[in-house]
Amino acid sequence: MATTLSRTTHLENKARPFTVIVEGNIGSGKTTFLNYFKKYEDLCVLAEPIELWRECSGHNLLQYLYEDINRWGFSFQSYVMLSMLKHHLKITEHPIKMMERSIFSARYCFIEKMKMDGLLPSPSHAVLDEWFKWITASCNVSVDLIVYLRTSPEVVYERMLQRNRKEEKNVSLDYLKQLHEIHEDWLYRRSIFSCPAPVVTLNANLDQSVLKEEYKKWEPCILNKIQVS
Ligand code: D5M
Repeated sequence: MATTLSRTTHLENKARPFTVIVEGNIGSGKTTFLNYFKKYEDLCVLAEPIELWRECSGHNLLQYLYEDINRWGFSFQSYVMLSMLKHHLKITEHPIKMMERSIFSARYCFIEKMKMDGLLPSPSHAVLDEWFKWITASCNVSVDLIVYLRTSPEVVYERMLQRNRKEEKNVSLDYLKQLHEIHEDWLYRRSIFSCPAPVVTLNANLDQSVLKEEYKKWEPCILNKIQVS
């Protein structure tokens, strides 16, 4: 059964939709989370544009990235930023927009990690950073809520092996551990960068059946019925 929120109010005010970004490590269950919320009519759900990354004028940038990160890292991240920007700016009549990842996690987690690992030359990093700073200062990419699907690297490693995405066959547990730490620094310990919105943290290690209870618990915040400070 679909639940209706205040669509007319949103349209009358012509306001930016209440924007929720769903963040977490590879395999943390973002897609399952998004699928759960699709039943709400007043929600516009934007999945991560991975198909665009796999098919950029005939080029599978995701595959190139994992095959040769030094060579393709900059192209990949440029395209991620563009595709994420399009999602942030996408106009919708729905009062709530839910996005899988964001321009913020691209910059703060993935681009930052590539820089830390010496996989992104300093000039390439500088160009991406200039784009990011210009976009966040000049475009309305504001976010109202961050849902952090917090997992342990071992759990997501198993899930990643099970889903068996061909581009990810060489992704190591070590890489997932490092990506986990950078998400933790940003969203949990809050020791790097700033959070663009309040964060709700879910234990996404839990089994699917139990996890639904977690989703339900946080539903009022996610559907903008209760404010999170
Ligand atoms: O899977 C999405 C896939 O895309 C996963 O292999 C990580 C990768 N990804 C997503 N965004 C980035 C950026 N910005 N840099 C490098 N790799 C990225 P998922 O299950 O949605 O996490």
